[in-house]
Amino acid sequence: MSTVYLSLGSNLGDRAQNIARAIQALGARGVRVTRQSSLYETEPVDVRGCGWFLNGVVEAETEMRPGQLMQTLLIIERSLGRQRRRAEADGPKESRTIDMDILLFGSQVIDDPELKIPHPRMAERKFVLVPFAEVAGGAQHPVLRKTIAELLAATPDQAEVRRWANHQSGQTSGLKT
Ligand code: PH2
Ligand code: MG
Ligand code: MG
Repeated sequence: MSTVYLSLGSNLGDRAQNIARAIQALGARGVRVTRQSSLYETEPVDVRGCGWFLNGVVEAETEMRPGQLMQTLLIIERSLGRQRRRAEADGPKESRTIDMDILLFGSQVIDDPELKIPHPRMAERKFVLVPFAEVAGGAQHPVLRKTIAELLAATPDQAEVRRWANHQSGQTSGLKT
């Protein structure tokens, strides 16, 4: 059994619902979510012309191996309507209903062309580090040998990350016409 940390992001459609569905789908596919951060509304980083994201991080336990977990994330992304080969709906290329990335997989370090763990850009991204620090500020980055809280304190990323007031999601979403 491995403890893993996953990042979730959405900037298309009902963003909170997309993330909630992704978390449900993890459980249904053998990835047991044990902790869940708040959601944050975040300024797009490294991409232009797309809407702001909602981002969060979950801690989970799984018997899968890293490659299997990655395949499972891709299957869930597709099941929630993510299309990788063209812009989704009529939005810009970087818009996505859901993106799920493996941040840490226990203390494993993997550097394959198709799978890199820890996530190569996590230490430069406040939209990852802020929710990650909320669920596991003490978790160790196995390459940088710093905790998530230390990485957050040291990151130069200036992009906006705001805690999201989620009164418009969840229970009330059924009331929308
Ligand atoms: N994901 C990206 C690129 N840029 N910016 C924000 N704020 N949130 C994301 O999840 C994100 C991004 C590539 O996966
Ligand atoms: Mg990503
Ligand atoms: Mg991804």
